[in-house]
Amino acid sequence: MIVESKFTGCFIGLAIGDAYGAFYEGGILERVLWQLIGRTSDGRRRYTDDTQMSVDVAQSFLENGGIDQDNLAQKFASSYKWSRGYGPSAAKLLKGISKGRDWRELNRKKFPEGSLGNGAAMRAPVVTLCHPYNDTTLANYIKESAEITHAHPLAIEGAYAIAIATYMALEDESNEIIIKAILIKTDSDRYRLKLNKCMDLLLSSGGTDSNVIKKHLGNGILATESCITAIYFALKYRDSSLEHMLGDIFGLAGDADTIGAMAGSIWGAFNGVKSMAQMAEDVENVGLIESLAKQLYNNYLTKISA
Ligand code: AR6
Ligand code: MG
Repeated sequence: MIVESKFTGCFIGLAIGDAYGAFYEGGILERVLWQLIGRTSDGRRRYTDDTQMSVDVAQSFLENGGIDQDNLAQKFASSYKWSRGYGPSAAKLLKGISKGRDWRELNRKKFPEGSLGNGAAMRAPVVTLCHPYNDTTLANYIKESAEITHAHPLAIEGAYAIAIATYMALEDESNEIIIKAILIKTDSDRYRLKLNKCMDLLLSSGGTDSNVIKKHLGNGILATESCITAIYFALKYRDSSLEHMLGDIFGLAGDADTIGAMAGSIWGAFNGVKSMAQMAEDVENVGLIESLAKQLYNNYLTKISA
């Protein structure tokens, strides 16, 4: 049985990676803007779309007892605020839903195959907390929650890779077993090559140059440029501190908050909430996040005892 601390650690780890990473994301303009708006009136670090959409997933799941795509689309749209730093096509799509349009008309409007951004993968850890089993229900939940905003097959595949890593971290599996489990479910060569490289990097002793990580795994906003990077960091630093891991992720620049969020949640699924208590205190609404994680845990307990 998975312990509650791993659920709370996973969700709060996501919020910490996001809220601390937001100060490092993007170019100079984004960083200056976040210096101005990145704190709440009581001085806590604000989180961005990564955490907000994960909160939306948890609330919609708890209210509906499953992934109800129309409800989730409405929830995403009603939570939208420009100041949370949503990706440009995601922002446009959510504003369209708020104006009464159906997400099915909008999710392939800008890109014929759908968005390949990492915006679905960033909420995949919380989808996993809704159903922490590596089976077809989890795969379906990932697809259903992803395609509202990210219909591109590789965006969904990246989200599924993050979900499997999260599930296996909750189960304390070894790095080798985790990478192999993701490889079995991977259809595309793009992820396959990166997963093999990730395994090589994990097996090599000592630190890894950030240029090597950027070159081979990526540090960008596309799912293909960030999901395996986040998995690499979570597996590499699973026995180190969260602070140490995030420091090295933020050193890569690029999409620091989303890579931090995905790695932070997998790290939290391994290690639980205890060792992140101090960092958590500095994040806005951490009480809400903890409460949602506990409700998802109660849902899990009810399911396993049924
Ligand atoms: N082909 C080419 N470029 C693409 C494609 C595609 N199929 N799909 C997306 N892009 P978006 P997100 C590029 O807006 O994934 C936030 O900071 C395109 O330039 O769907 O929800 C989040 O926290 C598009 O504008 O956003 C994440 O860190 C961009 O990818 C990050 O942004 C983002 O796709 C992505 O969030
Ligand atoms: Mg981001």
